[in-house]
Amino acid sequence: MFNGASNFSHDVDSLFLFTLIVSVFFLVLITGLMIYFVIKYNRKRNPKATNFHGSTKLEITWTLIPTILVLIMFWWGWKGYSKMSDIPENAMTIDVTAQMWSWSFKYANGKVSDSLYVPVDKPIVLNLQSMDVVHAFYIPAFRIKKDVFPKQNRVVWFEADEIGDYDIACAEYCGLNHSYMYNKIKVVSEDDFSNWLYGSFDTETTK
Ligand SMILES: [Cu+2]
Repeated sequence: MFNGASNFSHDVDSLFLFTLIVSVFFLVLITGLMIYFVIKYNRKRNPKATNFHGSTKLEITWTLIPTILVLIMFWWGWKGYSKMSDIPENAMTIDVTAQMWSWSFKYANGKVSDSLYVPVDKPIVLNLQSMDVVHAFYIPAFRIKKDVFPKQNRVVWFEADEIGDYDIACAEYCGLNHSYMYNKIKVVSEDDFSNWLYGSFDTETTK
């Protein structure tokens, strides 16, 4: 966790951490209370059953607090989702084709590559299309994942924050060699990117 490398990583990780903390807190609280009451009211200590009546104060509390917590999660998630759906106008477009069992990336100038090269700190929008079955385009370090369908255009965008190589995977089981759909995304400087993009029009086969 917290090794994300895109403009979405921080939002996704903080929400994940918040949800995890809330879940662990309630897991410990509820389990602890359960054990406490099982011991306190067991037959040996409490031979005659105790009768409880409702407590309005308690019921309001345990309705209100979880409601507020899930609304915070919803609001936070919605904010992140909106950001992910809001594609900047100056984004660079790359066409992505998924097929059993590989990815290919086509740039505006016609260059096709097996690895995805992108310049750092620049919004990139990917047009995702599948030639055959359902795949899912996934870059774990960027916290982005999008299903890719045949005969349907899907888009996903991101901005890479740090130069480096990151994994691309298919996150939807798409047949026998699904696990072969591992590629690299290479985040490089603006200059290196132009050199690579205009350096040669040959099909890249480096992985
Ligand atoms: Cu696949």
